[in-house]
Amino acid sequence: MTTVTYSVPAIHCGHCTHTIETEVGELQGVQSVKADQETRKVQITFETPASEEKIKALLAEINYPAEGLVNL
Ligand SMILES: [Cu+2]
Repeated sequence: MTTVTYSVPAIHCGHCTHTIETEVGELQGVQSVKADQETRKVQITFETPASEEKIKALLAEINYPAEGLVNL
C-alpha cells in the first residue's frame, strides 16, 4: 500500500473535492482519497493495479492535474 499527496491547484470548492474523491475512488486499487479544499491537496492511498501514473492521468483527464508530489 502506498500513500501519496499531490498538490492540485485547480481545487476551489467542495464540488471539486467531491468530484476528485468520486472519480479517483473508482479507480481499481485505490483504497482512499481525501481532497482538501483549503490546502488544495489530495491524499491517495492505493495498491496495484493502481499506480501514480494512472492516478495522475485520471486527474489530468478530469481537469484537476496534479502539479506535484508533496513530501510529508
Ligand atoms: Cu469547485
